[in-house]
Amino acid sequence: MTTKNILVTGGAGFIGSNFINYILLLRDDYFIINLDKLTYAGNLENLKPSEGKKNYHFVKGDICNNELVDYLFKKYSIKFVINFAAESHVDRSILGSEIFYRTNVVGTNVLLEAALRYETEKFIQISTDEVYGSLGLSGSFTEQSQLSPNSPYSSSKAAADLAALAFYHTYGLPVVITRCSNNYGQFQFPEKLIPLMIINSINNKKLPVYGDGLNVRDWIYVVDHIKAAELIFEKGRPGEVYNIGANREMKNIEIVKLILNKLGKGEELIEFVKDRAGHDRRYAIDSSKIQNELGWKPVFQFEQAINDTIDWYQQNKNWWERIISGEYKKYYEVQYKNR
Ligand code: NAD
Ligand code: TDX
Repeated sequence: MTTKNILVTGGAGFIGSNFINYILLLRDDYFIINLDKLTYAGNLENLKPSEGKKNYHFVKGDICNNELVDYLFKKYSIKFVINFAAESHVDRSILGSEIFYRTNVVGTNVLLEAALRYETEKFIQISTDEVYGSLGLSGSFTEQSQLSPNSPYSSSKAAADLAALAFYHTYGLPVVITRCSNNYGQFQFPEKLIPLMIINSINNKKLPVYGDGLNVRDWIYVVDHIKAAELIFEKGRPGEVYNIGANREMKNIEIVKLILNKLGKGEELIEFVKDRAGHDRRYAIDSSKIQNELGWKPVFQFEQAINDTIDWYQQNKNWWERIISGEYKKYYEVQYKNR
């Protein structure tokens, strides 16, 4: 059995930790080095199931740190990279964009340069459907859709995609890009729509719905996303982009009402607040390429998976109570006061 030494970045965040825990349950032919800066969004508690495994190693550090990244490639003979690390929240990018361009663009470039020096065999850049911008009432994003990012967050992700593709075209670095729609599931940081609304409902706090609540997002359970990422890591063709989505468009207000209903709370908790600046109206993803080419399809039903997610937040108050009592409190005040 040949072992693949994989540098996974951002593995202490929501999707990265789900990915590592899932992958290490199934595979002992992967050795994962998890490089994570442990920003406000990184949480080693998410990785308890993987702690102590002989094919898992955690390193606290920044993907922008050239020397550290070089050292890790050399020390662990890294031949594979999966880059989840990012500043990931649109609202925070509106409050201040600098760290978004630093981590998402400069950090990705540091990884690409190291991957080139050490002849990496595959580099997966985890991107997002937000790079395509916003849709009208109909249609969906394909891999051919124009890049038209609207927020500092999405523009930084689009820049990283273009850098990664440039390394493929210029140097032949075997880069593959994934563009997934909105994820939900366990360990998602409370700033994002679904956990925020679940936690506020449990705490009988107001649910701040931006604008008219009719913006549409296309939801996918995180486990469907990480299985797609695994498949793309194994079989995706270098130089290609793969959209990932589960065909589950929902208006924000529908999600909020569903959460209230499931938790037995009343709609008087809903508060329509000032809209997000530059708020993208609608996302919808066409994932026929990964389905036809690699044989992936989403397997989780939204109704079941959202119920499981709400249950998880109800049963894991310790996890989120610690988070919302810290730095998050200050963020919440700045973001939501006077809205
Ligand atoms: P997250 O914010 O929960 O986690 C990000 C992780 O990256 C954290 O552990 C953080 O500590 C780490 N990190 C941040 N800056 C770093 C740096 N400079 N060096 C090393 N580590 C750093 O994000 P997430 O929701 O898990 O998203 C993961 C990836 O998936 C991101 O690239 C995001 O753009 C992409 N994505 C997310 C979604 C979604 O719905 N959440 C959808 C599509 C794509
Ligand atoms: O308090 C809120 N009220 C509200 O109405 C929050 C936090 C959000 N919203 C709305 C804004 C969006 O229309 O809910 C929708 C979803 O918002 P977010 O959870 O912030 O997600 P989004 O902006 O769509 O971006 C997410 O999906 C794509 C992730 O955060 C990104 O990392 C990913 O790339």
